[in-house]
Formats: sequence, structure tokens, C-alpha cells
Amino acid sequence: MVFNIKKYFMIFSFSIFCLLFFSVQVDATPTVSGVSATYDDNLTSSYTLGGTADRAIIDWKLGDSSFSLVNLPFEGGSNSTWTKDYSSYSNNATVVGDATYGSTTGYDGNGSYYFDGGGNQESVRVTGLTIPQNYSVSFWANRQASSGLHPYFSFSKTVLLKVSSSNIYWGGMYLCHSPSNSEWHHFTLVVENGAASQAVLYVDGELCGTGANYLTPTANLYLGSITTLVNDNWNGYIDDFKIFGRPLSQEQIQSIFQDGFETIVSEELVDDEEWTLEVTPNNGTVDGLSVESSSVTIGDAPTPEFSDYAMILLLMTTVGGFIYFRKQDD
Ligand SMILES: [Ca+2]
Ligand SMILES: [Ca+2]
Repeated sequence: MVFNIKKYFMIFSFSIFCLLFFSVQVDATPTVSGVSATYDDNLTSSYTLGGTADRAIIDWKLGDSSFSLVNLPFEGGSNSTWTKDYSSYSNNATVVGDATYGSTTGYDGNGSYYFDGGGNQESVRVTGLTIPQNYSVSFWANRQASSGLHPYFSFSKTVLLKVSSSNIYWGGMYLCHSPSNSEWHHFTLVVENGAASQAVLYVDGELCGTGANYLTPTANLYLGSITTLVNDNWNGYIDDFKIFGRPLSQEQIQSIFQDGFETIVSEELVDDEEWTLEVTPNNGTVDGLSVESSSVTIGDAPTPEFSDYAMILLLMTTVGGFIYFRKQDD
């Protein structure tokens, strides 16, 4: 019997193909719903997960680019050295030191990073960012210890959001008392230059404090550490870190706190903008293929039709007539 190497190679190749193709079917069919031609609707995601997918990673696009400059949900595929940015800017993060990835330790039972606050320095880093003058930073944090000065994130040694035993500071400016330890809280810092020139912190969707100082971010972002300093590392969990290149409305902040990234509220929408939803299905281990919805154009504010004007005229005539006859009776 002749050993047919070509035949066995083909069988081997086909087996590998089947293994890869059928072992991970992580599908989604996203569409956008809740959108009509009026100006005051929210954009709401709608999609169906298939295969083994049990979660969807959402990225909204405004025109050709993502609404978020950084979109780090820390889901499956994250590891001890790397985590993926799902924005169109590909700001993938490197994980340095002993920051630990957990696939079920996140605020929603999904993935997050844990920082032990001591020993080796640790951070999740994004380099080469371009942050505009007005921006917002949104993330979840679960602090485990009250001792020490812990940075949620920093752009430099002085441009950072940090928490002491019980107070939160933006740079050197006190913002508000920190929420309780050992439970998840959602934080959004809104920074504005120009006339407003302020930093506003929302915790769990509610205003926590306002600071007058404005600090210009640098190109490098460090989660859980003050740049490259060994001490003062974050002690606890951080999840779902996003940066937006605009001051978010409180309505959008509350929507992210309550529903994740499923909705863009009407306060963020402007006439004639084109929005698209991108959904990446994930099963806690790997991503499926990302799928884009068809785009939605935000409609103009409705103008009153002729019948509306006629109704208003009729109403005014009736009321006017009623007042006239009442005066005649007097
Ligand atoms: Ca997560
Ligand atoms: Ca450490």
C-alpha cells in the first residue's frame, strides 16, 4: 500500500478548517431601531446574538468614525498583556505589571482588570492618543481599600483623577467625596475648556462635584497608575473604559450608567448626522465577526403642516369669540 501524503494532507487541512469554522460560531445580526425622521428620538440598538455569543460589544459610528475615541470593554480576548479598543481609532491598550484580567470580574459579570495596589507597578496603557480640548471619560470602578492615594487614570503626573481615603480629586482640585468601597460605581468626568473651563464628575449618573481647573491631557493614558511611578497604584477593579471627544450630556451619562452603550440619547444628535451601529458578538473567550447596521440619518425638526396652522387659527378664533361674548354679557 502506497502512503498517499497528498490525500492525508488534504484530510488534515479539511479537519483543521472544520475545527476552526464550527468550533466558534459567534454571530450577530445588528440593526438600528427606535429611529424615525423626527429630531427628538433616541438612537437605540437592536440585534440578535447567534451561536455561542452571550454578549455584544457596541460601538456607535458618527459618519465614518467612532463616537468614542477609546472603547475598552475588557471582554474576551483580553489578557495579561493586551486588550482591544473597539473604536475605529484602534487605540489598543498594553497591560503592564501584574494587572490581572478576569473574564467574570466585571461590573456586569463580564471581563475587567484587577489592580492589587502594591508590589510591582501595574497599568493598562494607551499611547499616541489625540484628545481634544473638550472631552469625557467614562468607566466603572470597584475600589477595594481606603488607604493610600489611588489613581483611577492619569495622562501625566498632574493630569489625573485620583481618590484619597475618602475624597476624589481632578489634578489638585477636590471634586467630591468618593462612593463606598467594595462595590461597583460608574464614573464620568466631563472636561471643558473655553468659557466653561471646568471639570465635572458624575457618579452613578448623578452630579458628584465640579472643579474649576482645566488640565490638558497628554497623548498617553494610564489606567490604575500615575504614569510610571511605582507607588500609588489603584487597588481594585476597573471596567468598560471609554473616552469621548465631546462633553457628554447628563442624559447620555445616565444612559451609559443604566443601559451600557445601547443608546445614543437625542441630546447628542444633530440634524443630518449619519449614525451607524457596529456590534461585535463575543462569548467570553473570543469575538465573532463585527457587523454594521445600515446607517441612519437624523431628521430635521418637524415643521407644522397647514392643518396645524388651521387648527391654531380655529382655536384662537373660538377663544377670542368666547371672550368677546362674555364681555357683551357684562
Ligand atoms: Ca467588561
Ligand atoms: Ca502590583
